[in-house]
Amino acid sequence: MAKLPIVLLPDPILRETALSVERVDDETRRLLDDMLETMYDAPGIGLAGPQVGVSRRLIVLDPSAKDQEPEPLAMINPEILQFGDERQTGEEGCLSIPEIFAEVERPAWVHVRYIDRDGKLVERRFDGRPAVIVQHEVDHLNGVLFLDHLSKLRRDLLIRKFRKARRDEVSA
Ligand code: K1U
Ligand code: ZN
Repeated sequence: MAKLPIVLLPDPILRETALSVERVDDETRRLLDDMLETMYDAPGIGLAGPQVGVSRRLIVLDPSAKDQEPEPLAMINPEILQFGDERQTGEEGCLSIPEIFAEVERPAWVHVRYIDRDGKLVERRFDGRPAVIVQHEVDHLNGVLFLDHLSKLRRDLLIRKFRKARRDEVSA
């Protein structure tokens, strides 16, 4: 397994629509393993292909709570089939926009279809925080960032804050 470099805003790959994965083979599984290693090392609770420079529809996540056994999940070509009507608000961050956090409102549950690492078609419902992670990662496959769910005013403010932090980091 290998740790991969994480792409940061404003890399244009983060704004692309990722392509479907055609074949689930050893190369795909190796990439998913590397993404999981990269996610746990960051540390993070999710990661999408474009964030490691691969514009393909692959995501990994671990929706387990702090006191639970880890539950690494890898999804190939995930599709959100249904969004719940109810909404929830929670704090989000992004490994591609480090140190920036915001409260985001999203549907409280999602019904997802994906292909697992063994090539099996799976359908599963996620509720609460796990549903937020799945939506955040699927957004990445469509070139959408969590900041896009905020007002323009708030988004621009947080982007300026991120740019300034990066500038200060470089000049330190
Ligand atoms: O996709 C990403 O950028 C990863 C992101 C996923 C995510 C976070 C919050 C809400 C939805 C999706 C992260 O993992 S940011 C880091 C983070 O949230 C975290 C890190 C360590 C422990 C707990 C959380
Ligand atoms: Zn993210």
